[in-house]
Amino acid sequence: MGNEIIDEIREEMINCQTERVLNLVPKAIDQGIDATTIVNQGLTAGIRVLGDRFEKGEAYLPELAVAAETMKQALEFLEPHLAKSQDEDALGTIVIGTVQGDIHDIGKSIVATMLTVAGFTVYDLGVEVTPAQFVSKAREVNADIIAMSALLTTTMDRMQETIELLKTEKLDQRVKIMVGGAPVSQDFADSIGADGYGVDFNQAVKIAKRLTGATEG
Ligand code: B12
Repeated sequence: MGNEIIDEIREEMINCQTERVLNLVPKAIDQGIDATTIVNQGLTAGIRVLGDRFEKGEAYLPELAVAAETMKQALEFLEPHLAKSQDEDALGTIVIGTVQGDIHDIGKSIVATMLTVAGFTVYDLGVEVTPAQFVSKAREVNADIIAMSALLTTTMDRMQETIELLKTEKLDQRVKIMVGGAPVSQDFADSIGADGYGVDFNQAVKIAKRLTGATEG
């Protein structure tokens, strides 16, 4: 009982069955299941199991690449279902990307989708984004926040470089910095002078709202 179809989505994600996942997701929507639940308990849960297996040497890079692509396509389908129809002005403008040298984009893309759904205007610069690209896009679109994702311990330092460039360009009073990704922690975020850190997409949305003054606290 319960969300059998969610269990199926998770399992097919683990088995890297792209087509089956992409067939099941619309069915889950038809059954009235909340799109956020599908992302959280189906798609993301599956990728996490696969990620654990990868770390134990029980899954391989091509499988993870397939899962990443499946996630991307599923998110594209789900985005209109995630979006609440609201005519309010955007809560603020966010430039997001994965830092230079890093091609992991699953978590970043989920965060970007959820920020969009929450009502922010989001410019997703993709992966391997240099500090200069983050800063120049933020200037161009008059961004409130730069959100950076890093999954490699070797690429986390690019976050600090971006913060420093922002200071050099005298944009640090205007643009807030939010960071995340598996190796990133609150301590690390504090040490580089970031304004916010989020462990997952829920926190990312909360922090973005706090940083733009959309919520108190
Ligand atoms: C999937 C994956 C891949 C896929 C990536 C596909 C893609 N398109 O993204 C592929 C197969 C391509 C890949 C490649 C590599 N990978 Co890899 N990969 C992973 C894996 C298994 C899962 C990552 C993932 O997507 N998780 C699921 C998502 C949903 O979670 P998430 O990214 O953490 O995001 C959530 C939060 O962190 C947060 N968040 C994320 N970003 C942001 C941003 C902000 C602003 C906020 C607030 C929050 C936030 O919210 C997200 C959603 O809730 C991890 C293992 C792990 N434990 O993380 C290894 C891992 C990150 N990879 C690793 C390595 C070493 C590599 C390679 C170097 C391997 C190689 N030998 O070639 C290459 C990297 C090449 C490069 N230059 O980047 C290592 C890193 C080790 C380290 N300490 O640095 C890990 C930890 C695995 C391991 N233990 O060895 N990888």
